[in-house]
Amino acid sequence: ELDGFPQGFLWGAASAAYQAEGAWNVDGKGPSIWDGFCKQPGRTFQGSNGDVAVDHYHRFREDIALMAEMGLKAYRFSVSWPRLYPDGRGPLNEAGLAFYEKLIDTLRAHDIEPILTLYHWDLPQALQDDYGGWESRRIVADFERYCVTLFRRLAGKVRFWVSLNEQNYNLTNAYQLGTHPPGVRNRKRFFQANHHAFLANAGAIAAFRDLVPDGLIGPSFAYSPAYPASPDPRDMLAFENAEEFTNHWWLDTYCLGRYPGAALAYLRKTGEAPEILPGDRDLLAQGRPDFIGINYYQTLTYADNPPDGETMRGINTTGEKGTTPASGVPGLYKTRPNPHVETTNWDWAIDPTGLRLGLRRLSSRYGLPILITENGLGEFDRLERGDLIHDDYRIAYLKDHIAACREAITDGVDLLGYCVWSFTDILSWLNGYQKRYGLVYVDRDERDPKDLRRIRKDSYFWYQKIIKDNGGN
Ligand code: BGP
Repeated sequence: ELDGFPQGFLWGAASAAYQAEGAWNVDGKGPSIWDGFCKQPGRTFQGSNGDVAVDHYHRFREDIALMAEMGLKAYRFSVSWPRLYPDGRGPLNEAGLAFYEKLIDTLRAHDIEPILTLYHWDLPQALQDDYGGWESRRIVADFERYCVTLFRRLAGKVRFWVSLNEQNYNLTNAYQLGTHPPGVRNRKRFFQANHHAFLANAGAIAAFRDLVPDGLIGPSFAYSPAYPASPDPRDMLAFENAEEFTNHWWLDTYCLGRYPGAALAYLRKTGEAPEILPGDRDLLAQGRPDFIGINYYQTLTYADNPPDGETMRGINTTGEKGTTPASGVPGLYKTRPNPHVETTNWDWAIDPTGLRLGLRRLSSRYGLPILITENGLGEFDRLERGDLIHDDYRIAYLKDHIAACREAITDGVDLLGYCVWSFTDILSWLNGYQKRYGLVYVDRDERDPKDLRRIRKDSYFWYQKIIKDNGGN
């Protein structure tokens, strides 16, 4: 029975509002923190932004027709908070909600299960300006109000919900590296903003229990399982530190309702621990999810890092292989290339075995079902004559990762589904439009920027067959 993908397995693909929709100021939408940030000089690769993106807002019917033709079982998308609440709160903009109602109805009409993400980083700019966004506790109530609107209006139509997307990756970039809005570099502020995000996540899940009793909800975590660089006890300690600070810090809090003890004790010593008020622990305990969503791209390998060692550094955003600097927290850990695995042009380790062992670690530690909310390969693709894209490298990547999923299921992991990132090519936050993930190519013809023609890649036809054979069971 555990011999392969179960019946009803969710073969999906994923996207996010800012990266796909475009229509950034249409039908009453307010600005998000990304609308402004991308237009600041030097923030993104070649100044790319999501003003038009791939115009999914206007072309969703065409995109869903391609999904239906492929046989896709599930489509993960995110709702843009400032489409519904242009000022973050106050009166609902019905036109914004109407877009998602149409999108969901169209998916359902084609038997595609919608997987709705409540927050994929596009915070209303007004809330950043009013009270500093995630740095204020006031965001907990505003986020809950926004979520409750969606729960009330869409409860009967959407069964799978993702609360926060990659709180760990997004807030680390936003408050430690300064590479996502609001562009802060301060660890104390980081841990405090992150604490508020946990409270908001738990508050939304608590409200969900009453309003969507038949639904399932969980966060999507950017999961990079850690490896030690060597069996040297100092590297082993660095590896444990990395697991604790880069994985358990979030996953324990989501699933067990408390921060991991050793990490919290360490931060109390350094003065970086978040302020935890009476009542916070009770709220966190109400936030236990129904499943863990993971976005899996790579494993990371860690070595000892002395107190005067490497500091946190940003990612390679150009696609020039071998340009990612070592990054770490002095006294705790630093990253090291793993000599045993190949990497992408953006230096991400290609490691399907890491997916299998990561799924096992999570399943054993938390005992929850898992939904792979993202997995895929970002690469330069070439459009060849006759509208062909021979992305055999992407097919190889997906094939090996799907094989790892099958093995993890055999190992006893309760896996609900697998979403390829992404369905069409879309904007990569910091890497522009040249880093492509899609099963469907989007032609960005410089002579005709509004063209955005959709073209099926080889991987589209390959995934179509995988779905038809339920993963090749
Ligand atoms: C995750 C995000 C996605 C997506 C993906 C690919 O971190 O949830 O939104 O962008 O990674 O990353 P990138 O575009 O940086 O290559």
